[in-house]
Amino acid sequence: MKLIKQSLSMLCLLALTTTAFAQTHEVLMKNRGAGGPMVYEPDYLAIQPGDTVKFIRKHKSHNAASIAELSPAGYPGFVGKIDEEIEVKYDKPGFYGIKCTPHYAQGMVMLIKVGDATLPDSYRTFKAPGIADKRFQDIYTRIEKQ
Ligand SMILES: [Cu+2]
Repeated sequence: MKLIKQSLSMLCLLALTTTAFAQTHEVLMKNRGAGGPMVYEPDYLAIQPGDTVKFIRKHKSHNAASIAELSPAGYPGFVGKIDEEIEVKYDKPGFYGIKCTPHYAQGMVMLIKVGDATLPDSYRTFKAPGIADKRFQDIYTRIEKQ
């Protein structure tokens, strides 16, 4: 009986520590922000494996979707519905590009770094449509300096 009690309290402690370390990060979907029109704020996040990113609808007509070319190999990806405040959990280290489907070419993109990862060269050479390419290149330059 004593052993069961001890095991139970160990389990509770384990559960507490896990939830204490896993965080939820909020990203706003906006028509306009500090970075110009059609933005996610922030446009870059460095998170830990097990963390969740929640996309908040600050303005209407936006979504969040993964970008196949800017995802680790084997990543199944996701597509949020328009105006959906989707929550995405990230378990595998790597870099994940995010786009707003209707405003991709208008540069509504962001980048998420999960855990320890090095930006693959293929991300740099990938040409995203319209303004998205410049915004990604700007993010790469910014994170290189960190
Ligand atoms: Cu949008």
